[in-house]
Amino acid sequence: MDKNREQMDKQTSRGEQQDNSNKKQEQLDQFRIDDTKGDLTTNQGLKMSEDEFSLKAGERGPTLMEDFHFREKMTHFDHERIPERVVHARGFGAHGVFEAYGTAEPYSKAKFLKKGKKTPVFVRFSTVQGFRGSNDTVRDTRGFATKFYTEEGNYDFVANNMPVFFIQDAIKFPDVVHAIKPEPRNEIPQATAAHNTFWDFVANNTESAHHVIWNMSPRALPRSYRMMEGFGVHTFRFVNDEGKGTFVKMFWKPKLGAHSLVFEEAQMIAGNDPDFNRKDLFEAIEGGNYPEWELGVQLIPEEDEHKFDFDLLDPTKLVPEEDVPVTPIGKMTLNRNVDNHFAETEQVAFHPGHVVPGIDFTNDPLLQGRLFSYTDTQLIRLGGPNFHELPINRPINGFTNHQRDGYNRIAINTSNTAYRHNSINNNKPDVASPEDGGYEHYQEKVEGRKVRARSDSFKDHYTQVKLFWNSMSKREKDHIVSAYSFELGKCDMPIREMNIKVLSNVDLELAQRIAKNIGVTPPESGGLDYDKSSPALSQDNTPHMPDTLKVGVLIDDGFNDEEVQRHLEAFASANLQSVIVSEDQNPVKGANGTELEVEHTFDTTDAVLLDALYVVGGPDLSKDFVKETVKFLQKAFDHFKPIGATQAGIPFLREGNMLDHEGVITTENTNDFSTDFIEAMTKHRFWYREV
Ligand code: HDE
Repeated sequence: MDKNREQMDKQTSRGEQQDNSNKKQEQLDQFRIDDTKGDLTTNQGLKMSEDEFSLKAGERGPTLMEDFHFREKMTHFDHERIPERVVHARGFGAHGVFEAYGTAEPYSKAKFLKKGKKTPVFVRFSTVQGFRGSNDTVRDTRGFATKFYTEEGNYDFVANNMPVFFIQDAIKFPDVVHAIKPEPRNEIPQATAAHNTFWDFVANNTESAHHVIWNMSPRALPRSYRMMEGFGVHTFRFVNDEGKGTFVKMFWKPKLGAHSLVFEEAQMIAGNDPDFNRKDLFEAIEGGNYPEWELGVQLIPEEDEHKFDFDLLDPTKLVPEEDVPVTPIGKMTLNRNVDNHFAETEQVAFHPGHVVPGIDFTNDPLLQGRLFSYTDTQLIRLGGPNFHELPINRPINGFTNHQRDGYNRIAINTSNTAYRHNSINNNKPDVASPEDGGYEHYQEKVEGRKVRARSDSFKDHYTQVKLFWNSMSKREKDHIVSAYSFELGKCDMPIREMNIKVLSNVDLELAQRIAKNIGVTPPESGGLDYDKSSPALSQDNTPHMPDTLKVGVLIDDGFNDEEVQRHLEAFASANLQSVIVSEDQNPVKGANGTELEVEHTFDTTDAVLLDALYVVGGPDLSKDFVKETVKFLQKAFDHFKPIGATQAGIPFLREGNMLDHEGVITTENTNDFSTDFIEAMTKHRFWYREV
């Protein structure tokens, strides 16, 4: 039996509170190999005396078949790739810990939700459409999948950063994915929905309208995975100790709030740094800025199932937080990067059907289909039925059953019986009773005829699209209009027209503004008469804080030492990250001799990779410094970012007509530069500087 399991069983039988928070790392330690500690060997452990020259018949002769080392090395290389995920191919993972508040205890008997319980987790963030090598900052939904290594087995919360989905029935998943992926004829375009087949799907499958407006909103361009919400989409079910069920919607809420890039910036970042989001997460964790999310739940008593003006089983609908408040039930902190991207992030296998006692399903037809798809996809992707034995996928409490053999079997099962019921081994392993932690499915009463049909309660495709639109701030609405115009503008005219027709079922202003931009005759009437809004849907209403945002400090020799040092210290104490940028990579020197290491030159970074600029300049700036600073400033200004200037930096802003705008702080317009600059950073962006 696995060491962890043995220890856990002992602790449980003694009734001890277990601290499992490090159990997953201890388990992974058994598989970690430090290749730097030994001589180079073949996979059979044979030391080799030469690794650069294949075995030949003479120095200029043919390579010999006998060269087992060459053959092994090359064969392994030839087989290095596995199929990428059919969706969510590009991802990035990290380890962490989840600590429960105990607030879920009355509703769920899951042990990892008991007060104070710490459970190791592994999270994989992803984009959906693009291939594994595509860009991070494309307009897309993001995956947010979490594996909780609980003492009762793995629980996977496989979420997205949007609360609704394109379709209402899993059988349409291949259709929507085929439509959004690059077109079959030429495999163009990559990682974007801005093409005919996707919008043809949208116009002809109007259930997608709600998810699509989320995708056209800033939510589709997260500034950071650390600043992204996560949503379980489906209504799940909690089950408590008494066997009582409660409907539940689950969310991740980031401590830093939910924030996004602007579209032009995201496009520029794609060229500058395709790894923008993964690097951000990696660097934050390496630097000890551990990202945090609260897990929240909306709890809906079973009696209230039909109290909503939509169906709780419909995955294209959300429950407004203002109607059912979110109760925080625990906190997750990501605190460790992976050691090996392939072994951990690529091989991790999530599945919404990996549940523990206390968590159960509903009849959401999308969820029901997912329960099939995820194992099926791992079979091809990870090469057989033993992927649960890969270190990253192993439950910390081990597994014992009668399943045997298959490709890549690692366990050496020593028992001679692989069947129930057996008498030879006293019927072991035997099932556990629910009281003893055995999983028991919730006994929901179900009856009905076998039909291929959809309930009428799923038929309203527009009200919540309007709810979302009504809930947006002006700048979010502007973003949405531009995004639809950009995407539809790339489609053929009939497809544009069909989509304007769909949008005119939602909101007349929305449809008219887009129609005008894309050369379609704007509709004269239409739109729903529905004015409810849900303020929680606007990212503007999520927390704003300066923590970990990057300030590019554009600086050259001869700066005022005392002043610059004072401001940099103030930035650091607000947990802002100063990135010193200059013309070359030699340290810059202040007038009194202070030296600052240069992290980037104008060539190695760009204003789009920074959240704000602080221009110091210097007394004797070169032409290039001036030219690059002007370019950096223009981009930062256009992308609504805070800008600060002291000393020789101020004339740049005067010349660029940027002074006297909101979010532009100089020592001429404030008495306390760093305080005001940090306050501007807290706001993140200044959307309408003229206001
Ligand atoms: Fe997935 N989805 N999905 N999905 N999904 C996959 O599983 C699928 C859906 C989500 O980082 C695949 O292992 C179907 C909703 C995430 O490894 C596949 C349906 C939500 C990830 C699959 C959905 C998700 C996946 C591809 C409709 C949010 C990445 C590789 C019925 C609640 C997990 C894999 C990771 C991955 C199927 C809809 C989230 C093919 C059939 C809704 C975060 O099995």
